[in-house]
Amino acid sequence: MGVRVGLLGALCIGAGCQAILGIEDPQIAPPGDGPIDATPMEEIDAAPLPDASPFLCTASELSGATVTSVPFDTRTTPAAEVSCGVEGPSAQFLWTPPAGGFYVLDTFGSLFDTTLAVATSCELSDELACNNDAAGGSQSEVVLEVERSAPVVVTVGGFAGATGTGVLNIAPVECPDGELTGVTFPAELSVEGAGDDFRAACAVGDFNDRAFLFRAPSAGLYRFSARGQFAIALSLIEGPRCQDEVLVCHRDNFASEVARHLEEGQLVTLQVDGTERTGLPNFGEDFTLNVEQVPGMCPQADIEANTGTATTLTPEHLIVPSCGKAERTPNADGTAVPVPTAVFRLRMPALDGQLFCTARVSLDGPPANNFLAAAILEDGDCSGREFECKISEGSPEQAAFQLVGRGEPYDVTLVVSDNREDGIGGGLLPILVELDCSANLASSAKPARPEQIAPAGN
Ligand SMILES: [Ca+2]
Ligand SMILES: [Ca+2]
Ligand SMILES: [Ca+2]
Repeated sequence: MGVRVGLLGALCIGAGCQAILGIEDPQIAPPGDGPIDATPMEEIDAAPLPDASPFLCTASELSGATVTSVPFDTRTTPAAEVSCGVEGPSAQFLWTPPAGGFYVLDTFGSLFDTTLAVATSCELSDELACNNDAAGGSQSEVVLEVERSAPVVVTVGGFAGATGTGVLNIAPVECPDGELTGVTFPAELSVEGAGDDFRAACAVGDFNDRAFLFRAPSAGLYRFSARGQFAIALSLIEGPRCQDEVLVCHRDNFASEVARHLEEGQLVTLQVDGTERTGLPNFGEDFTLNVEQVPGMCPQADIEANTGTATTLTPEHLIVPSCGKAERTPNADGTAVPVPTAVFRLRMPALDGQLFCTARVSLDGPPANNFLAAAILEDGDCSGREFECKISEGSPEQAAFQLVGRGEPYDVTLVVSDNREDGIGGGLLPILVELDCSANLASSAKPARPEQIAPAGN
């Protein structure tokens, strides 16, 4: 009997086993659903540990080297508890950061399905970050900010009780290498001698670059703009690492600009990279960087399914689509002014994934020529990454996007800007914005009778 239960226990992984094994709530977190997603963005509680002796766990001390790779074997180690896996055999290390800043800790190269947690003590309640699976594999990775000489406990274990041999790697984040906290804007900066360390997402060619960490001091819409002696690709990245997800990248011959809503304390990385200049050579490596909080509502209006709104692009300058320009030169004196923009929240209804709505921005007037730039951003609050960017065309002139169903309602942000080369002819562009679900919302709402579900031709 005992053998059978034990065998079942070894084979049974997942929530469905609770009933089979008669155990309550085994606390198995689904892969990727641990607190890791939020944790790297949070400030750590940097209260120093009283001293090393209160550690009740079996943490062995790591060297104070900046870069470390240490092998471990959990086949005979005691159990420890972490938030992103079950309590199981784990190796624990006491690591005292030799310098403050952001570090990457990972188990890449380990030979079993690991979990990795970092805490200020051996107590689960003092956990700072925990990750089960990273980078599409079963190994684990955590990025967090630590204080110099404030020790942390690193716990490496196995998901769902897995054990084996592995390696714990610790290395400082090297990109970004600067921080924008305390900088007075606009700031005069340069990429001269800064090295060509990356190619920003929208950069063309190999040019010197710099990357900066920015912490939003309060919630709001932030605009980052750069104007240089060289054409600049400006990339805004969600997180404290250059390798994290790109929200948007904008490049222009003269003025590049990105903007997003950030939460208080949110960390983003801003890359400033040289890129090929259309029609002109770059003539220097200096640039002016500006970061400002933009007043006003973002988004400015909601668009529901099967409704539209006629409006104008306002002089209020909020977010520029990556395929549009940030400013134009309307005056004889050459003064550049920001392009007019408009920002909408599109409210997608619940549709299954085979169905879609069309978001359409049209020039509400005679066809012109590429007068509008438009882009769709993930989420409806001006915070998400850009999915797609288009310049208007055709007759009637428009930019259209397909938004596919996700089975439940969701929001996206639509940003529109004036894409005219200059302001000649002037005036604010009248536009029509629509979320057209007419073809699909009607069929989706019908009672699900078998003869209507069967696809035509089957
Ligand atoms: Ca894992
Ligand atoms: Ca570069
Ligand atoms: Ca560089």
